Amino acid sequence: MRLFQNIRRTFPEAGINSPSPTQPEDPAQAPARVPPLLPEVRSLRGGCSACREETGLNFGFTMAFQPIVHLANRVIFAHEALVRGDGQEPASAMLALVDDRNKYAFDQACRVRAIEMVSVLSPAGRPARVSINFIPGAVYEPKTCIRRTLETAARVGMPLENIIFEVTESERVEDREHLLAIFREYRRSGLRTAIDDFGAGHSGLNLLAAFQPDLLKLDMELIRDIDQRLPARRIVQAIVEVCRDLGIQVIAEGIETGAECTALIDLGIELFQGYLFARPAFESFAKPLFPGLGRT
Ligand SMILES: [Ca+2]
Repeated sequence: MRLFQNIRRTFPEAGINSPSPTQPEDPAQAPARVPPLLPEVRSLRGGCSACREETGLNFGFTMAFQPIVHLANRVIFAHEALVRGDGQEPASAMLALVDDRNKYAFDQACRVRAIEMVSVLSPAGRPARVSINFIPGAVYEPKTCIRRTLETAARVGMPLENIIFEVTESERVEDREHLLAIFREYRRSGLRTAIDDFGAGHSGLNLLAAFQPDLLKLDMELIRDIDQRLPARRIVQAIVEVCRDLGIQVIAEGIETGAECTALIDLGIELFQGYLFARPAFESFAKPLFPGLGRT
């Protein structure tokens, strides 16, 4: 409780979150929330109008969290933080409010909010891992822009190795060096890194050849019906092999069926995210299901 009080007292930024296209939550089907909408989490929303002026944001926001599970161990590996409106508006509605003038403040506030909320939602003394999406274009200088993240982690007692930054490679070639500089600085600081949406559009082999993150998230389009698509399985098999050689953990995201999951287990994948386990939970941690996975 003292932690909550400290967070409330020191909580400046208008909170926000991540630009992820991950699946939206469905309240009708969402698994039980653990714990249900803590008042301490509510208190992290929005911030006062003065704080909003300070951060350059003129809107409030909050987060939903979707677990990434280690299936064999039946444990939660991390929670991906996903931006939402205070009224549960989807990430797309919030991102529509972001422009060149406020993207830096938005990105910074998202990080701070994600770390603070995970700290509040975690069991006492056992902070969960959090995976935060970030906008490379909102980072003007990697070292400077990471400072508030490090300060926030220190303030709430979050170990830096519990913080993962995931990013989709920008389509603009000139951003590559900037993104690499960010990744390297984050790693140097003790944070973990992930390439998101690997296999989709611009998140590709060139980035992987230039930088080897801690984690690689396979795009959900590659995953969909993979049990019925031999070419997709062969491609994922090769990616898993490359990642094993490079010391990178692979996460399969967007898992919806047991058959997809079984096919991916057979390919050596251990970390999963998707509706099969849990939908994003608004301002709380979802309790994932670990369904029996038949070979249908
Ligand atoms: Ca993501």
